[in-house]
Amino acid sequence: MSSLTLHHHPLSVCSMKVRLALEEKGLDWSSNVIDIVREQEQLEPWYVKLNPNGVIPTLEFNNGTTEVVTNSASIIRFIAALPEGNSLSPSNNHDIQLMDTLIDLADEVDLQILSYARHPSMEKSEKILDARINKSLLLAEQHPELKSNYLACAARSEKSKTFRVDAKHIKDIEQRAVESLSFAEEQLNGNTFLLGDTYSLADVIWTVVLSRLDLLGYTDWVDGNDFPLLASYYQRAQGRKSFTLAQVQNEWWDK
Ligand SMILES: N[C@@H](CCC(=O)N[C@@H](CS)C(=O)NCC(=O)O)C(=O)O
Repeated sequence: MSSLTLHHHPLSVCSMKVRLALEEKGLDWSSNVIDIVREQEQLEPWYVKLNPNGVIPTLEFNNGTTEVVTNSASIIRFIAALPEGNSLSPSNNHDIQLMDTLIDLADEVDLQILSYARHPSMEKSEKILDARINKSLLLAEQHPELKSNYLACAARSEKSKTFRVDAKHIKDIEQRAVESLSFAEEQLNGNTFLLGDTYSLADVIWTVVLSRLDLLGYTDWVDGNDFPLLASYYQRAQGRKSFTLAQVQNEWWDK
């Protein structure tokens, strides 16, 4: 008998990708919420020992021994490969390769920086990044064995502060996102879902990417102006039971 525990947060976009994969696969899982908004629990030493980057999500899979999987794209692939539950992967090599490309393209959309850049309150999101930097630097002194992890966490938040107000950096992310969206739009020509009639792991990750772009106010991209096929696809994805079960929420984090 195996078990799955997901360390995640309701409003984290990377966590949503994994929750949606779990719901589409139809597996039972236990939830451990890590407060990345108020308490910065992702930086607690026990958690950094589990996930050396100090980020969510992390999946623990136990079937006698425990396997720890980090990074949402790796976690959803791990979930899809589990023998139990619904199939989320196609069977022929061409479609498997196409699915991998579509997952990589979705994973490369830097939703974190775009989210920090477009948060309705720059002040509130700045406060969160500062709290992460301060806690990382404090814990780096208190836990010498994790010092390099904590310094990397502080550097990541520093980088987010710089990039989110760097207009050129944001433009570059948006430009690459448009190229990926165009590729996804082409796949929908004549198809209900990205690989045809069946909702796959590629759809899991793209559903969440579209939902976050929607929250971020990229209306032309999600409402049918620029990508009409993706817009109606996004409507279909929202209508699925899994979308609600996985709490793919269009809500901003607050503090
Ligand atoms: N590439 C990683 C990114 C993980 C990540 O940045 N997670 C965010 C939430 S979506 C986080 O934990 N942020 C907290 C922090 O940066 O301290 C993934 O997809 O899992």
